Amino acid sequence: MTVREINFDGLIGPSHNYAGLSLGNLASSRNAGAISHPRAAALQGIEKMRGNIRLGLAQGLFLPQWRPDGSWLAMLGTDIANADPHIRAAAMSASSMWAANAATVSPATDTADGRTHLTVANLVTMAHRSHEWPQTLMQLRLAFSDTRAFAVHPPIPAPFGDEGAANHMRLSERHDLPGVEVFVYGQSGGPFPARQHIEASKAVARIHELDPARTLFVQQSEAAIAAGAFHNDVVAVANERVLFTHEQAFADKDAFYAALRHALPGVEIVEVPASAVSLSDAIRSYLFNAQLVTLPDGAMALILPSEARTVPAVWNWLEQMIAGNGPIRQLHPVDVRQSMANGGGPACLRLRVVADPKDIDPRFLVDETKLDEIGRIVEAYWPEAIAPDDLADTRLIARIEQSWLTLVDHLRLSGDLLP
Ligand code: SUG
Repeated sequence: MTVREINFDGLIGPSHNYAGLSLGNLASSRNAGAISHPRAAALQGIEKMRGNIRLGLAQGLFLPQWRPDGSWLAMLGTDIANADPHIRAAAMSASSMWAANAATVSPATDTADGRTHLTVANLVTMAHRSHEWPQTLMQLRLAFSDTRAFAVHPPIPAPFGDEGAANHMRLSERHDLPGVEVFVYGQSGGPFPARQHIEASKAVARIHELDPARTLFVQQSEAAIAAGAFHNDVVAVANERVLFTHEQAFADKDAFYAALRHALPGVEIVEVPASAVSLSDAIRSYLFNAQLVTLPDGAMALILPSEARTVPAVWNWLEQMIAGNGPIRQLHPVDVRQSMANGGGPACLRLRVVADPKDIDPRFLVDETKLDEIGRIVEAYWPEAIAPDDLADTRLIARIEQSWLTLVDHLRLSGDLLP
């Protein structure tokens, strides 16, 4: 059995647009009304996956969702032609691309029954994301259908907001060894909503049958949420024994670091001080929304947004870090600008699952050849550009539907995923 970390990226869907739907997500608000480029967006995401495969990492894929979400509109007593503009935009949202919000994952080594547990996130805080979970759950139940290896759970009930792995960090000496699971929740975010509620985090930990001695609940700082860190993964990321974090990410960092050192004595905390990189620069550059990964030779690398290069304080700090003797040895900037403009960096686009790839439905795993094929479908079908006013255009909607049907058919998933 070869247990390893697999990154499942959300393929950016044909309805990708900038409707400004996420209060507290500064990029989403700043770009409200801008023209999006779904084809370029999806190709950027594919290139990121390809780059990671070339680094020797295992790669999986989640499909975009069927849009417009007519079932959700029907529950609201309307349809795409008659919906109010903000409801229409929510029904057209491509936000399921940010797979870090798909689910929370606890690998088999951490759970009492020795299976990998996944709980689909309810995403109830934002209307446009609150209707993602049924189609996400459908995909999780297909990809992880082997019940000897996996347990896939329905969402935590509303009103307890759960945003999945974006507020969950797992630290361990090695991916395949028992880990410490850290659930980060918000209590207050100044003018912005705290999207991850402690009640949901605690429920997920119970449902996943985690060992309470190796499970921490940590409050995100109000300052971080108020500065635009609407998820913890905008200010901190962990991989194996390393926590890479901004100094102001947590409400009580001393208590958190002490508890973490107690639970995992070998932990290495790489803290970026506010004096070197302000919270605002961290959020502007999305420095922490990087994939922190272990390469096949054991070295760690950061797959980070190319924006990190454009903020001098951030890039200077990173260059100094690499010149030193720390655990993070390589930097790999990637261009995911279309996603970034809606507040989603490299880490938002992926869900990490530590498992044996053999236990996973191969339709959800990708290599370069499969990415080439998907890329060709994207080139041929995905709309080139969408302005928010286009969202009611019946020709655009027909094209989005055709894009999805072609992809799902190609991946031999139409029998299982047709709406
Ligand atoms: O939920 N943006 C997403 C970005 C999610 C990023 N995920 C992580 N940090 N893990 C969100 O705020 C914007 C959609 C719009 O405005 O059209 C949006 O949903």
